[in-house]
Amino acid sequence: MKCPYPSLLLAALLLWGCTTIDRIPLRQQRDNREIFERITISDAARGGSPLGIAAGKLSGGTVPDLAITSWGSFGKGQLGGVGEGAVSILLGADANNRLLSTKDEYVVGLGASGIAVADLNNDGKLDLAIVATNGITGAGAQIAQPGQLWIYYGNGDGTFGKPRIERSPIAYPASVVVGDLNKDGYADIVLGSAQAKAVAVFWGGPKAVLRPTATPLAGTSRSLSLGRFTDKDVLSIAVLGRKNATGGSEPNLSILAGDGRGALKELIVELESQAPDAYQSIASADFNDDGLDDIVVHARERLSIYLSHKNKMPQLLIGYRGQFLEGAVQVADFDNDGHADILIPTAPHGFSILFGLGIGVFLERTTLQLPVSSLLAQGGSQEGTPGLFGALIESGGPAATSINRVVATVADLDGKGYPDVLVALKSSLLEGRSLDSPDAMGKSGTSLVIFKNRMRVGGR
Ligand SMILES: [Ca+2]
Ligand SMILES: [Ca+2]
Ligand SMILES: [Ca+2]
Repeated sequence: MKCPYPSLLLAALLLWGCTTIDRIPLRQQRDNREIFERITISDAARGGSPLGIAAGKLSGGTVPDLAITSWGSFGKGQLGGVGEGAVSILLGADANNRLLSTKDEYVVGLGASGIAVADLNNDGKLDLAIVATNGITGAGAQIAQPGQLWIYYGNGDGTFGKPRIERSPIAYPASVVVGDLNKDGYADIVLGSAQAKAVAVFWGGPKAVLRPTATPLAGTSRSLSLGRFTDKDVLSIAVLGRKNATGGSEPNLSILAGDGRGALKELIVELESQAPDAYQSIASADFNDDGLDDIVVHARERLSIYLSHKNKMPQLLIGYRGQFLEGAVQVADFDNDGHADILIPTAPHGFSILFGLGIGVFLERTTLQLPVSSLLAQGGSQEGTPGLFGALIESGGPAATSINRVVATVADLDGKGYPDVLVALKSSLLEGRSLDSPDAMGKSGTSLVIFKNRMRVGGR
């Protein structure tokens, strides 16, 4: 494999990194039993097929609230039928110090999956941008259009008004990220799709006007990450997908480099391997503290760091081997040392956190295990059966399959500077639940597992 060395001083460290994670001489393998406290909130939300989770101060408090999407809710049925998705709002710790309490549920088109929290209309209150992959609403509705963007504008108290529904310019969108790409002060909404060789951007504007465009790409746009990859002052879009929407095709990693005025120019990053279907997700952060965001690429058996260089293509620095699960790799500073760390779903059913040194290299890790039935965990996912962590997708176009992914986000639940890990999963997967319970149609709810970061107490 390639493992280029930016300097001789780093060579020894990088040689470590070129081996597997397990063989890295860990200075101190942190023990999650000491530094993360696991809390399970059973049936925290309705809808048994969670596919997205996001955190933000939706109710205007000092700690974040949560929003969890469910592909098909079969819940209240505000639109009069089965088959609609939903988003559940969970309020953060209140005066009584309850950790999270369920606030409300709102309808979304079928296939509610990716979700982002941001102020989309510049009123100082956080809003929700949610992708409905299929976009069906109501009983008996035909697939009117392959995919929608649903926006719920926040009232600032954790409640939301009527949804705004926009047609997606790309088919079957599943992921969404938000940022101001053209530096006009209005948030822009980016949608990605595992089925379309393009990204969609809804350009924000005064009075919440949204102008949608589709930008063609060399590959599909399964996973998105916004970052300052080519210029410290300009946001660009990193996109991971496949060169064709069909299975077995080669992966593609592109940077849609912004110019700060709304133009997007595609740069294709040379991936270390062209193995089909191995690549899962990307995330970005400044891993070597030079002011430019770098990219972490999550494959099934490999985690790779690509460092950015001004006006050049990001290049592979280092790779770590492991057995990684489907789900999104994420970045946060878990030990609050100023260096970005990585959270990645890891077999059999949990996470690894890799602690960064600030030079693009990660030397320590800790593991977090989910309290799921080991019997189910061995099952894996098959088409037509409930996915391990995610949803049973009953029907509906190319997305008709079970999704077996870990749905998690990172947020500092108590506001003390140490991020916690929040996982949404089907309640029927929890340890001790009956394996033959009829969960597939959303009859059981979504549970929340919180890994509360106690590093400030028992850490370094
Ligand atoms: Ca707003
Ligand atoms: Ca903008
Ligand atoms: Ca750190």
